[in-house]
Amino acid sequence: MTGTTTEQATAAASGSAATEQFRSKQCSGATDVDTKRVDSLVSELLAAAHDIIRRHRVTYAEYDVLKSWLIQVGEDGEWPLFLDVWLEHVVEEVASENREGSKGTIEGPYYVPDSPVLTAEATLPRRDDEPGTPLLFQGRVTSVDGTALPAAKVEIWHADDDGYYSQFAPGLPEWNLRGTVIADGQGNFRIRTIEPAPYQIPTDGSCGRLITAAGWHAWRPAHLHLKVSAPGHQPITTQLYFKGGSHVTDDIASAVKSELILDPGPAADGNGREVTYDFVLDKA
Ligand code: MBD
Ligand code: FE
Repeated sequence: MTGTTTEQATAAASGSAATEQFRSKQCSGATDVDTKRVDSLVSELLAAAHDIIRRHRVTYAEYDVLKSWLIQVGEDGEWPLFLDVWLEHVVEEVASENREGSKGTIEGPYYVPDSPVLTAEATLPRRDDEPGTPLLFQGRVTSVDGTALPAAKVEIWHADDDGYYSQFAPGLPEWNLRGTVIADGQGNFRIRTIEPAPYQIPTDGSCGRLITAAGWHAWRPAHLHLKVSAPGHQPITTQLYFKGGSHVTDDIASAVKSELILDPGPAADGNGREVTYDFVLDKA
């Protein structure tokens, strides 16, 4: 550990923060989904479970393990983590089927709206002694027809050099490594930050217990999260990864796409690395 975090990060603390964050983004209740659709979706989900129970001859002992695990996921606040790691990628796949511009991928549980607004030439909020390799992330936002999108909004958030997200781990400044960058008149942005570390699903909570019990690994590759938006265009939620990084080919959250892998070179100023990535937005 190179950071200044003193209090121990726990699954239950990051889980309850993620649960609170999700609640505050005004989720729609079941009443907003058509009755017939709820009927067919839930019926098919249950039928799939019944089929698995029969085919695998699931025992009462196993049923009780499942029951206590499900109860614990809620107590740990880990439903957002569980759903975003193991289901969201398919929802995103369906949602983005007809998109022509840049690829998107899952949002995950750690987005916080209204991060500090920064100009096109930006340095993300960070500690004076922020550990990590400096990274210059620059690019341009255009429409699918090639026109620049002046004043496009580039929201960025990412883990620190220990793999922790501000507001979801103790001891970090509120907006550490989070910002809302407003592109310039030509849609260009230049963001100075540090390279994030790979992210490990908390090992001390229910999701960690599942991973251990199933003999899986708990890792996501290092990634930058982004939401890019501009008037008259569909906003995009995406992530960018780093070529050759650990777990780029076996992300636990299945959220890597080849188009989203960056290959940074040495920075022109000799300080860390730099990379250019352009965003193309579909029209609304
Ligand atoms: C993350 O950082 C993340 O991006 C996802 C999708 C799930 C868990 C942690
Ligand atoms: Fe993440």
